Amino acid sequence: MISHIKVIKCISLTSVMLCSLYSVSADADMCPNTPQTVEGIVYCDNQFTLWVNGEKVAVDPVAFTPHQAVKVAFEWDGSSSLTYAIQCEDYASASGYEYIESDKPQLGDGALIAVFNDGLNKGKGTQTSADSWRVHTVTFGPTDESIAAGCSADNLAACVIENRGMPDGWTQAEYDDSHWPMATHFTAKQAGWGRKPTWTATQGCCTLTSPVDRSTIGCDKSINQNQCLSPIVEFANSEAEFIWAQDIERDNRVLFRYTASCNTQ
Ligand SMILES: [Ca+2]
Repeated sequence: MISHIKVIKCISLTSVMLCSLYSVSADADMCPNTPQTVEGIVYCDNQFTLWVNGEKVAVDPVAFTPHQAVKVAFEWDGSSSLTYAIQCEDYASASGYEYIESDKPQLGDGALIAVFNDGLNKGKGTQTSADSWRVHTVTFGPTDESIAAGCSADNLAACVIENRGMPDGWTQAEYDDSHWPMATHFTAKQAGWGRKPTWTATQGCCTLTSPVDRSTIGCDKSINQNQCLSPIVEFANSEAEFIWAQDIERDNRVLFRYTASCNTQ
């Protein structure tokens, strides 16, 4: 149920008092003001690291395939703003291509989709990745210039990657990301769900493959079930959007930031 609270604000201009009356939604993002555990699900094609307010919360244990989602959790005091900072990296060799020792090298595409149940998304229970998140590309390539000079799947030696560097302090809440562009939204069809993971208690996470030659590596027993979830199952009916920097193929190591705040009025 949505209810509204009438708010009166007044400003004094010499002897004249100006007042305005407006409404705020009572189901806006109110702080719970009590410590709690925030849980989330993060899927990055291919590998992510998550920080919240500068603290490292999770590292994706699968660097390439299968394309798995990871359940994450962190403690929140229930009143501070939450700055989510995620590095997501699509696998790429020094040329920008994957499968470079196969007969078909290709440019992989990246994607990030995430939810966190912080309750700070317009009164909804979950925070969802969206094109309102900020994005910064660290590595990009192959560059236009190297493609013009002959870089292709058949001529990887001509390919050049641009590295713009990691901004100092970018995971911290106080980092000013206002100059970062907004993320670009992609459809599930554009981004893709990739190779489906499977997990069993005996084998762990399956099936890992090589980004160099597509060969099967096997399973990883050290990976637990919550780190090897099926993203298409976890994000079924979710409002979370696939996001990335503008170029889903050539933007490669990409940083994302979003700050969720309580309504303190
Ligand atoms: Ca992964």
